[in-house]
Amino acid sequence: YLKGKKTVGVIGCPFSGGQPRRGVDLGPLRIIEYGLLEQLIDLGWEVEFDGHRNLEKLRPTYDPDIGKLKQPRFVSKVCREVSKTVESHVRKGQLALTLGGDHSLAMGTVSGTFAVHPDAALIWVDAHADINTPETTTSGNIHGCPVSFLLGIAGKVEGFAWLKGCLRPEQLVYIGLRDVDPPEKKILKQYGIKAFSMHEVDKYGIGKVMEMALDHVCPDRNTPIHLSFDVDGLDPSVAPSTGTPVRGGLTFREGHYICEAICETGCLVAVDIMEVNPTLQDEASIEETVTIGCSLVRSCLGETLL
Ligand code: NNH
Ligand code: MN
Ligand code: MN
Ligand code: MN
Repeated sequence: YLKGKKTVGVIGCPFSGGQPRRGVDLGPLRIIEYGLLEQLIDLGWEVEFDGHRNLEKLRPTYDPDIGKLKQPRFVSKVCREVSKTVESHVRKGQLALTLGGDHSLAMGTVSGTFAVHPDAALIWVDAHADINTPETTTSGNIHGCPVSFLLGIAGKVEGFAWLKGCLRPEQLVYIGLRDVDPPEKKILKQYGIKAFSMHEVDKYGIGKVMEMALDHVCPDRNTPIHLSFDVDGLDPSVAPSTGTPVRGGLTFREGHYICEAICETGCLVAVDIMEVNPTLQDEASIEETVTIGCSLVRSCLGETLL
């Protein structure tokens, strides 16, 4: 699906409006400062850097809650812009790499990819399912809801009319889940959504899990893949600087293996690296988290061990 010389379009999204903790908006800047773009050039990629988007300009002056949802208009406007940007890169045959920012941004990134490839697969790596609806969310934080909007099961919410359900349940697979709210479990069952929680990762090993996950969403290894990677899917011992760490997560190698296995299919068209918060924990933890954000991207883009 990537046309011509392999080019990656990099979209920096300094955004924290989908959850309450400041600092996650500084993630993209830190990842770029760490040298990601140079690393990708060294891997043989042409890099088109969109810069750090000025998303603050989209903040409405008045944005009261809608039901339980917090900052709904801000999140919607930002995701709408991100969607167009991702779509334009994917349409040009570039691999779209979005650096978050909080995971509500995935409403933008995934809808952008699916505008070009409606039959694409979505692989969601996360400790959380992010499939709460405006009805089921208890936090009101929209980063816990993007998948319900993408599936079109969120109901009508003012400002979100642009976001048509673009994802069918069978196009989605989860890896790494371990903190799923009871109503989310119900939704996963109701729609028959394939999910490999940490229990399955322990039981089968990550190699078998990736084979099963790809067999589900990309059976002929010929379906475009969007990978949305929330770094809290990793264990907090390897990615501590994130807003909602949950113990018992993916190891360093399991996280990279996921990226390598997806890269190997040759089907990857878009990647999100989300929820790196370089203001949480001590400087060593921040460096570790930023470093792993970069190395996950490199694994997605073809860095091999040998
Ligand atoms: N399920 C919770 C909620 O909806 C937590 C979501 N938090 C995340 N998701 N970090 O990735 O608020
Ligand atoms: Mn561009
Ligand atoms: Mn998430
Ligand atoms: Mn998460």
